Amino acid sequence: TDGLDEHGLKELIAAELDAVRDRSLGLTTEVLDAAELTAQVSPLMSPLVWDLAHIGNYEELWLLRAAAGVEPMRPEIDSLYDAFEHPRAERPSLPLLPPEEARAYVATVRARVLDSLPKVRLREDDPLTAGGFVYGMVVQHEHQHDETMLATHQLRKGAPALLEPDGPVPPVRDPAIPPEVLIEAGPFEMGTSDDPWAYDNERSAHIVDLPAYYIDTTPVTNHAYIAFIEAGGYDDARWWHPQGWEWRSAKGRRAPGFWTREDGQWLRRRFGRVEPVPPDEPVQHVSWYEADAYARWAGKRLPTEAEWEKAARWDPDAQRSRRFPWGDFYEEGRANLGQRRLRPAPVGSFPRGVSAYGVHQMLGDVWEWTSSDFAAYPGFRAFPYREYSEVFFGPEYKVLRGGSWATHPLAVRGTFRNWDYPIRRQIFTGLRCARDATEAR
Ligand code: AVJ
Ligand code: FE
Repeated sequence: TDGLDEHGLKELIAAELDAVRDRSLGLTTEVLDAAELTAQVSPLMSPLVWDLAHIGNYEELWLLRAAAGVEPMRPEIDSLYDAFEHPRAERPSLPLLPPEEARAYVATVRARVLDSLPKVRLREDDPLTAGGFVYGMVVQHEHQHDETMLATHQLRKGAPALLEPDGPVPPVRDPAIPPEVLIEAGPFEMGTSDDPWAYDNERSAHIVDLPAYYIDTTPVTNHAYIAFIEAGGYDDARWWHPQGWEWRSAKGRRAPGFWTREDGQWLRRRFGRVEPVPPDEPVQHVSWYEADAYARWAGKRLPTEAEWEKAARWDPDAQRSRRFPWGDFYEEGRANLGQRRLRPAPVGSFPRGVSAYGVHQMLGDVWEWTSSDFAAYPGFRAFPYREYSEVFFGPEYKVLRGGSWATHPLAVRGTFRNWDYPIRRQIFTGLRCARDATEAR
């Protein structure tokens, strides 16, 4: 959005609204029939038709009612699509709009938004419209649900409904990556005060002073994770957080989500197809407890959120933080983002995406668990609503960073913070390790 005038900004907003809707329809009404769209594949997820109408309802609330001052279209459905009134497990039993109606509703909302857009003034003195914030929030929201819907697709049983699109970036492996780098002690700038589409929880920019530490240059691979499994890592309580050990025991967990073992080989189910686990890809579908146990077994630990962000964003020569690991602007070919390929890329595939410290794949591929609880930055102010972030602050959620292959580039950046329960692994999560620099090795 940098350097755009109001007209240019509105053109960008309209184009991004269009692009994200193509994806949402490509994940729902274009690939599945009504029965599949209304079914619940797991109590962890909504029926896909809920996500679709919720996307439209959120857009109606923020872009029609709040930004354009338009009267509610269907106030009677608001409560059905309020994520706080109805937890996911309840959603299939609600009188939801059937697929065709949901599709018509979201299309009508969208047509009215595009109609009102030329008339809305993007006032710089109103934080809701400054820099097009509320439009950016709605575009990001739809992208976030597209990633969630992809997790639902991954959990689906039955014939595959998604074909793998061709990746535009043929993986180039860099053979000479050192396993970890030293991040020297010192302050860096965490968070942002001037990114126009950043969420409240990413604000404000503040200085954090860290002791020296080492961080892995790549996410942990399937190959490395298999070594943990084969060394008996799942059967040794020493590596596990007490609650993690309980989770592993109660649920019988012995491998990442969607993995099976046949004839001495690890296989994984990916969008309805079974394939050998690729050794060089980052491991995904691990819970925080598994990530934490792996790191301890490896003699390391998970990075804190601040350690992750310094390694991803801080440029020690320029003494400033970048928006993305490689610089301030998104560029194709520097990260595996945006559902271009429906899988993580082998480690080392994006040498042009390294951070100033030479750390690879901080953005894209897999969300990375950190050791940090989701908490407010100093001076936090909830905006524009408490239920985006504030109500989730606290020790029950762990922070994830960096986005996955399923995250759109507009919905992630070096400051972006995601969070989830430590038992969750249906999302596209992996890890990288860190360790104190004072430790002898
Ligand atoms: C930021 C991914 C945790 O999916 O629960 C979607 C994003 N907020 N609708 C979620 C969100 C409202 C949120 N996460
Ligand atoms: Fe939502």
